[in-house]
Amino acid sequence: MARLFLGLDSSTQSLSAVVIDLDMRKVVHEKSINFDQALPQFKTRHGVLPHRDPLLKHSPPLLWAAALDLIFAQLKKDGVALGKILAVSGCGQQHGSVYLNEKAAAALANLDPKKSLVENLDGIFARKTSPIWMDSSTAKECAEIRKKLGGIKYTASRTGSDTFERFTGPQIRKFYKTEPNAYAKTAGIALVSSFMASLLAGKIAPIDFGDGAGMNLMDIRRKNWNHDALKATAPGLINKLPPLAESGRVIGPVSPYFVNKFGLNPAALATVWTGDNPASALGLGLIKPGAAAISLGTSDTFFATMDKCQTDESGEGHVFASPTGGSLALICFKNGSLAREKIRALYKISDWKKFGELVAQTPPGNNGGILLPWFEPEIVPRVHQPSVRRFDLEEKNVAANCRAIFEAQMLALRLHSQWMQMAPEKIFATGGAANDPALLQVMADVLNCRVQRIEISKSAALGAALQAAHGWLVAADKNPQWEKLVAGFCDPVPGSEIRPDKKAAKIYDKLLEKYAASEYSALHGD
Ligand code: XUL
Repeated sequence: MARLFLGLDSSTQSLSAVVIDLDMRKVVHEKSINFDQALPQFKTRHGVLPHRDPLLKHSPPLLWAAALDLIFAQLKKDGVALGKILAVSGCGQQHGSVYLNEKAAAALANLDPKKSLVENLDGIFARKTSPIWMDSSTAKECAEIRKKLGGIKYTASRTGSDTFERFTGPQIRKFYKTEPNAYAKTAGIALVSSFMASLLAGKIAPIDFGDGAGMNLMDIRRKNWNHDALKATAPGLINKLPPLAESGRVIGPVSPYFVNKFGLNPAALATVWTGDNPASALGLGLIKPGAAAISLGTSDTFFATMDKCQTDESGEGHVFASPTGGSLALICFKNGSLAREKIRALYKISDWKKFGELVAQTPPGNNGGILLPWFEPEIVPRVHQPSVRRFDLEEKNVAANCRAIFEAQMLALRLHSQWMQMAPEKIFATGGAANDPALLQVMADVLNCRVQRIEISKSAALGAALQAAHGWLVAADKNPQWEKLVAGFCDPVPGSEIRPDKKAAKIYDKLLEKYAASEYSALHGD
């Protein structure tokens, strides 16, 4: 009998499902539900409730529950053999929090298949809406918690990150300060990931170490709740948080709700979910410590698995726990393809092929030209006022500016990841711009590392499906090895490997110093 596993990804705008066949080593089904289109009654835009305060970004948790019903109905309609699924896992957009009252546990334990999940969950919330990762309304609470924890360095070394507006702890503190009665009535706080896992398991699910690390509440090394951080956040918080657990650990059989309604096997297992970034790292095949991936998306994200847990004293980067054990470092640069697109528009370059050709026409190191690419406010380094600066680079030189933008992005990535103290053997590149060999050559040369392209359409949901398989194998005492488990699922594109050019790499070693000095002078005055 086929061994099928289901991975779900509850992201900001959609819920996605990936079903894998472990023996055939392939994805057998994929599906996505777009929240705005499929569930217009929740009145979200891009999955978020419109609000006049641009800093406030909330979503209704019932939307995510409704999407869960809908995706199972859709999988059933598509003819997926739901009865053959052995375990379900998932991941959620990180940091978002769901506030449950004292009725939640009983409602979860008694989900009635004759009703929808939305009807079943009526009256279980202590707060109607959930602040999500796009919210930036908690600057004050971040400062308060950071101060109580002894500053940036100490906050980052204890919880894995400095306090960030979107992180759950500052969000909880704001809720406690602004709605103390509702906070007092909150019996349990879940993350998006643990809320969704709770629905599947029919009981309050643990928060996993990967997503728990995005709260400013978990001790990143000991992997337990950090009492100083809890105290700095809100009173009585320990009684409202579920236990922490490894990602993918079996919680129990799936709730009979899903068996009776959609035909899941009563023996199918519900497992602990994780955050979308840890799941995505898994789906991209970052298994062993020292593996790294760069996702060239709207923003550029650098993921790296670390054996030893290093934290960023400057407070720019994050450390989450990796679902495969060890730590996962993550740095997000806001000016990713956003900035590349700005350059393309500025110089009226017809398409990305032409952009790549222009980069290839210019020499590595760009004759010392540097461009600081902060078209939008940047998070790494922290730049509040957008500013684009050129050093020894003529604004009129189109080709040099095309090279300069990507060189700057890769130099910034190298500079701001030094705290990780790791030298990856190979980097997987993914996302739109990874299709361009000229850009990948710059990446390989600046980082002095082999680069391979990887194309996985739903890496987070795939990672979640692999996590479900791992959890099921652990529960069956099969002692699974991650490397064997992922083999065949996350292979890079054959023939896409690019090796660094030794001469170019030397040029970039020198240019890095100039880049760092340019950044310093732009940020702190000449
Ligand atoms: C990570 C973060 C985002 C969300 C997106 O810190 O805030 O990547 O996880 O879903």
